[in-house]
Amino acid sequence: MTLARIFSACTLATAIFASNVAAQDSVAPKDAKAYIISPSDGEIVTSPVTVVFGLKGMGVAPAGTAKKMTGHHHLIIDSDLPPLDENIPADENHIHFGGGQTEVSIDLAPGEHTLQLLLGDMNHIPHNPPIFSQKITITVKK
Ligand SMILES: [Cu+2]
Repeated sequence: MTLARIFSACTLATAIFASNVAAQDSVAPKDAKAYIISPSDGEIVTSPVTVVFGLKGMGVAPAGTAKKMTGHHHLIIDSDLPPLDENIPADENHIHFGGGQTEVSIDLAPGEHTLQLLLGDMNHIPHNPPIFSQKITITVKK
């Protein structure tokens, strides 16, 4: 390999690395944890349901806040996790708490529902590694 080729290979590698970094989500510590404090898995509740969000090893900050090791909660209702490398959808199954809220009261129809938390960065994209809670199932009484 000529020196020029080595140089261009390095430049290419650097460019790919740089674009990966640019496209990459905010970094989260490996031991960070999101969890639902209340209700508990399997709990039978009445609507409206107060859901309390827990976060360990990171801080909660409103959406748009450029501060490392922070994010805001998203509550996923009756759905699986969305793709973890893009914007978290905003619809009735994916509720954003861009104000930095740590609890919510939600109206849920009678029956079984699943709840899961997913932390998003200032741009509503999950961190790397993604921080999400266990998915819990609750039953809303009639
Ligand atoms: Cu969001």
